[in-house]
This record gives sequence, structure tokens and C-alpha cells, in this order.
Amino acid sequence: MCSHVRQMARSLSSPAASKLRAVIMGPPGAGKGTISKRMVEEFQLAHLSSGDMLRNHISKQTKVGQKAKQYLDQGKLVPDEVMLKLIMVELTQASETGWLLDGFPRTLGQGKALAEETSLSTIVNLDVPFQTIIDRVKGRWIHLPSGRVYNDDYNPPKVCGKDDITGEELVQRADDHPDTVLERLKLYESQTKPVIDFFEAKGLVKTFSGTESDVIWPQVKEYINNINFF
Ligand code: G5P
Ligand code: MG
Repeated sequence: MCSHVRQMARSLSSPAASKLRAVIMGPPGAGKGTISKRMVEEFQLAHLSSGDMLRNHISKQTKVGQKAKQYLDQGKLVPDEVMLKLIMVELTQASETGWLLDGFPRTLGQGKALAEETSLSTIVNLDVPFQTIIDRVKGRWIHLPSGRVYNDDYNPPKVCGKDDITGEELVQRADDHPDTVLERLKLYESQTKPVIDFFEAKGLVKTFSGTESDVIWPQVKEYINNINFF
């Protein structure tokens, strides 16, 4: 069977395809982008990554990008009003399909606004030890236009320093400097953990603990396949 027919057959047969409205959460470097890539392929979802959106705005030097750059460079959170505008536009555009939000919400203000705007199917929460994260992000490389993520040890590109699909240059993220990663992990504890508590009280959070994405992914896949989300 050619690949698009196979994908369509899977889409029609999988109960979880199409209208899933999910969020993936977890500390910086936990593997949200890595697991998201597999989820969007498996369940045909639009991938709405707040970090990828911001990095694209910065690289195109848009107004949003100019406002956001200083925050990303220092590992700080971009103000809620900027994030809410950016994400709500994307959510409206994706309203006809299923979607996966990656990196949003990150503050209680963002979480409450999202809960008011939409009815979520689930929150996949990745629980990965901080020391594992600190070791991982040292070797991360990204393809800026697409958000594709590589790692020197875990999933190196086929050609060193080049994106597998386009052959374009890979870059390291400015906020992957060890000091900035520590700042991001602290902000996660103080600002983002309360968001998980907020949604946990609504019974929406499913936590996956571990140190390897390849072990976590089959568990996430099975969970999504078995939830009722309509
Ligand atoms: P981002 O871009 O949302 P973070 O900080 O949430 O950034 P990040 O760093 O993108 O999260 P991730 O997506 O959770 O991490 O992890 P990943 O990229 O998949 O994996 C990390 C590395 O580990 C990769 O190299 C991967 O290949 C490797 N890896 C994965 N699994 C394994 C494994 O099993 N083993 C090994 N060895 N390696 C593995 O946000 C960036 C900034 O944007 C702003 C903030 O300034 C933020 O700091 N921002 C917001 N500000 C305010 N509100 C929001 N909602 C914002 N969203 C973004
Ligand atoms: Mg990411």
C-alpha cells in the first residue's frame, strides 16, 4: 500500500484520529518536541509549538519576534498577553482538525485562558529527571524553519550539521547554554508546575515518568488510543 493510502486507512480506523485537542507538558528538554512529532504523525494532528512559533518570528524579525527575543535569550517567559494573542489565532485556524499544543500553557494565566476558550481532551505530562535533561540538551541541534530536533547521541542527523529532509544547516538554540537551561528549569518549577496542578484538579492530566522517549512513546500511544475524547 502506498504511504498516503496507508495513512488515510489508519486515520479512518483509529478512533483517536481527527478531533483530539491535546496539550503536551513537561520541563524544558523533557522530550515534548520528540514525542509530539510521533503523536502528530500517528494521530494526524496539527502541531502547535509555541517555542517553534516564537523562534520563527525571531528569525523573520517580526514585531512579535522583536518583543520575544530578549526573553528567549535569557530563558525567561514571554509575557502572557503576547503568548495569548499568538496561540489563540493558531487555535482558531486549527479548529477544524485535531491539534497538539506543545509549550503552551506555561503560566496559570495562560492555563485559565485556554480552559475558558476550549474543551481539552487531555494533557500528556512528561516527567523526566532534571539531571537527564541537563545532559541531553548539550547535544541538541534544530532545523529552525521546521522545528525538527536532533541530538548528537540520541538521534543524530544523517549528515553531520544538516537537516535530513532539506539538507539545510542545523543550529544550536541560544537558550541551551547550561546557565540558561537552569534558569528555564527554575521557571518551570515556579510558573508551570501550578498549571499542571490546575488541570490535574480537572482530571485532565496523565503523567508519564521515565528517562527515555522510546520507552515513554508506546505508553503515550496506547493511552491516546484508549481515551474517549468527544
Ligand atoms: P520551548 O521551545 O517550548 P521548552 O523549554 O519547553 O522550549 P524544549 O527545550 O523545546 O522545551 P522539549 O521539546 O521538551 O524541550 O525536548 P526535545 O527537544 O524533544 O528534546 C530535548 C533534546 O533531547 C533533543 O536534542 C532530543 O533529540 C533529545 N532527546 C529526546 N528524547 C531523548 C532520549 O530518550 N534520550 C536522549 N539521549 N535524548 C533524547 O520554549 C522556548 C522558550 O520560548 C518561550 C520561553 O522563553 C521558553 O524558554 N516560550 C514561552 N514563553 C511564555 N509562555 C509560553 N507558553 C512559551 N512558550 C515558549
Ligand atoms: Mg520543544
